[in-house]
Formats: sequence, C-alpha cells, structure tokens
Amino acid sequence: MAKRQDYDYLIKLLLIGDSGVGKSCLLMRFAEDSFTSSFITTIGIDFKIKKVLIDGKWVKLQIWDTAGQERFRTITSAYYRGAMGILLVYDVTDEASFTNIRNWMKNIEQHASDNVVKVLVGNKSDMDESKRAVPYSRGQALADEFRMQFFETSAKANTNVDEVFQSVARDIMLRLKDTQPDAASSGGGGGGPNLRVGAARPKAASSKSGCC
Ligand SMILES: Nc1nc2c(ncn2[C@@H]2O[C@H](COP(=O)(O)OP(=O)(O)OP(=O)(O)O)[C@@H](O)[C@H]2O)c(=O)[nH]1
Ligand SMILES: [Mg+2]
Repeated sequence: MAKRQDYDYLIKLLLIGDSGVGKSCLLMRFAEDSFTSSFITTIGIDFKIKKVLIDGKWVKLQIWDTAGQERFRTITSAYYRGAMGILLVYDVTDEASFTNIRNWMKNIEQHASDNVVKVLVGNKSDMDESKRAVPYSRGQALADEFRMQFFETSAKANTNVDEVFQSVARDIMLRLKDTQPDAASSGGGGGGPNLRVGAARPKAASSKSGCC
C-alpha cells in the first residue's frame, strides 16, 4: 500500500543573491538552527527540507540554495523555473549586493515563472550600525517598487529568519487556494492534498546535503 502523505502542501523555494550575503547561513539557521562564521562558498546548488505548521496545515518546504558566484550562473538559473517562491538576499553592509538586486530581478524575469512569489531580504542586521551601507528605508523602497515583502534578518542572531520563510510560504498557500480552492480546502493536519504546482525537480539535482 502506498505510504500516506504526511504534509498538506509541498512548496519549493529558491535563495538567490550575491556571494557572501548569507544565503546558506539563513538556510542553516532556518533548517538546523545553527550558524557558523566561517565562509564556505556554495558550489553550484544545494537544498534542505523542513516541515512546518502554518495556519493549521503541514507545509513541506524544499529550499534550494544557489551559489552567488557568477561562474555557476548557468547551473543555478536552471532552477528558477520550478520555484514557487524566491528569496532575494543582500547584505545590509554591502552596497554592491543591494545594487545587484536589480540584476537578480532581471534573472527572475528571464528564468522564473510569472506568478512566482518574491521577497526581499536584507541580511546581517546584527552588524554594528557603523558598518551599515544600506538603510532600512532603501530596502523597503526597493521592495515596494517591485511589490514584494521586505525583511531585514540576521542568520547570526536569529532575527526574522522563521518570519521570512513563513511569510513567503503563507503567500504561496494563499495563491494556491485561489487557483485550486477545492484542493486547498480539503485535508487535515496529517495528510491533505499535495499541491505540487510548478515544483518539478530539474535534472542533475543534488542530494539533500551535498552539492553538485
Ligand atoms: N554578522 C553576520 N554574518 C553573517 C550573517 N549571515 C552570514 N554571515 C557570514 O557571511 C559569510 C557568508 O555567508 P554564506 O551564507 O556562506 O554566504 P552565501 O550567500 O551562501 O555565499 P555563496 O554561497 O558564495 O553564494 C559567512 O562568513 C557568514 O558567517 C549574519 O546574519 N550576520
Ligand atoms: Mg552559500
């Protein structure tokens, strides 16, 4: 007999942004509640899975962590298409990483689905104010311009990390309910419908904890 599904929604998210902004640290903090200050740059792509309870529904989040380095761009852009939500991450102490968000937006326009949910994330909010290069107001203004939610986070201090992932997942759940009202209204906490919209896994995907 087939195994009963243990979640109501399967949601695929993607982390993008310049190298060093803290994408992998945000994912480590969210999925494993850990942080390291040593920088181990991501090679290609990696992913982690975490199951969370949102508004009484079990949501399985499959979160893809891309390499920010330019040389991996061809590999990583292949993963945009299946993403239901994209976290655009910059470092609040690094002006260039913020300026580059517009380029990351262009990549999304080229490679992602039209209805993908986006959220802007200014990471490293724990850093001393003297090191800050991008004020909160500029982050908020950019997010408003592109009509996305905005959060400042700290993977190090564990500030707003759960909130970002929960917010984007909740927005996606609402969109799924709008497009598939029958499916979303059925199913309890233990085993409802698997709303696997646009979540196809590209070829050459990595293992859960490895990289390509
Ligand atoms: N102070 C502070 N440092 C952070 C934070 N998040 C990440 N870092 C540091 O920033 C460096 C880069 O973090 P990563 O998560 O590896 O960066 P990345 O965006 O995944 O980089 P790539 O994999 O190369 O694209 C590491 O030295 C981290 O310890 C944070 O919230 N606060
Ligand atoms: Mg990384």
